[in-house]
Amino acid sequence: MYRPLDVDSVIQYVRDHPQAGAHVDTGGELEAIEVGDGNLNLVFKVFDRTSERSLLLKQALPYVRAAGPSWPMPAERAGFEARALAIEHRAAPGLVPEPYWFDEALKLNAMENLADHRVIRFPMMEGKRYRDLGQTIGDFLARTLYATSDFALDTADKREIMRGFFNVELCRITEDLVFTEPYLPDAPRNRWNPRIDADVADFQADEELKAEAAKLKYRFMNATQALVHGDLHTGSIMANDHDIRVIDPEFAFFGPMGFDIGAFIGNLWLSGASHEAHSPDAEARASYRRYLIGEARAAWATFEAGFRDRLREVSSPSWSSPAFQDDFIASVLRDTAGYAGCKMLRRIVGFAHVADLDSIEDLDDRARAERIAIRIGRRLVTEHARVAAFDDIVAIAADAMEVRDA
Ligand code: SR1
Ligand code: MG
Repeated sequence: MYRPLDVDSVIQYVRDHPQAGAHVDTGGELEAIEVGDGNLNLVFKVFDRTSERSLLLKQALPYVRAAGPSWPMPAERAGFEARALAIEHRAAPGLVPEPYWFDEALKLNAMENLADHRVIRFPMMEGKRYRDLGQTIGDFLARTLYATSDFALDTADKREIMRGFFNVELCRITEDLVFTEPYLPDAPRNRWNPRIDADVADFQADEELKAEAAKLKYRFMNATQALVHGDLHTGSIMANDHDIRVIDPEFAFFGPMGFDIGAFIGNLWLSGASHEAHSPDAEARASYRRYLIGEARAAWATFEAGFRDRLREVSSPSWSSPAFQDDFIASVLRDTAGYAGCKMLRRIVGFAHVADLDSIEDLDDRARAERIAIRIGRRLVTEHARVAAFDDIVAIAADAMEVRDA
């Protein structure tokens, strides 16, 4: 029967589960810590002190952790994560944690503990550079998005997989928090830095912006192109100096491919904007922003090359037309721009913010960084349908971040 675990009961849980024996000595000296820093779940690391081996157990709570029991959220979301992680692991082995088992009753996923990896958002606030970040994420995207698309799958197979991804409640969160509430002046869950009141009022009155955001929302709800991760921000990526993994696919559903790519790119630009305060030295700031632009370019280039490569072996002759393929990639690029913009704006005005910006203590400093992010986000949303090359996306970000010769 479902019950939320704690650092004591999780140890007993591990001792009682023979599957855990492949990863720790279930009769040995075990120690557990809870490390969940996201908005939704409990996350336990269980260490075997004798062998130094470990595993990670992620348990869904029946409510939004960041809000408490007043915002109920079905714990069934753990099943979406289990199914998505299994598919991602098959399509992109080594780029996600290895899944061990799913406990349906406890809504718990057991998986590889990435022991010396860190969520990259926080080191990036200190200017950390990860080698091959963009290339790795581009590779992950090409592999997972292609493998679950109509280009790789027979129609019956794709529809069978889709049956497991009616992720209603988590899609509703995205529809509300990303596409709807940030554009409403009186949405009760919205919050923002009072120093940007005028900027927020201005964008909430922008009819063109709201119309483009609505188009992107409609596409999010209706374009069942592939199994998307659904929440691919820099808090969903863990890395050490030589290994990068994508975590947390609980928001997975069949949606537009550009939603994932845009989430990653938008979060790179949020990081770049936040360095307005995190890197007071102008040279260091420009240099870090150039690094981010390089990784964004690498992500798109790797995704496009990997996807085009795979398109050589499409499941139906309908998809072999070079003109069709060019048109499809161009549409993913436009979506990437639009979703990057939406994902930026929601982190400044909506319910769930990002540490990159919220960690800037001085509200005036934070406002300067937020205005840069708003400028990028607004242009990406309003201009996304006119984006014809990835350099158009870079130009919008580089202009607002005042990076010359990007
Ligand atoms: C109520 S959940 C808020 C946000 O956290 C997740 O990371 C998603 O981005 C979601 O929108
Ligand atoms: Mg998450």
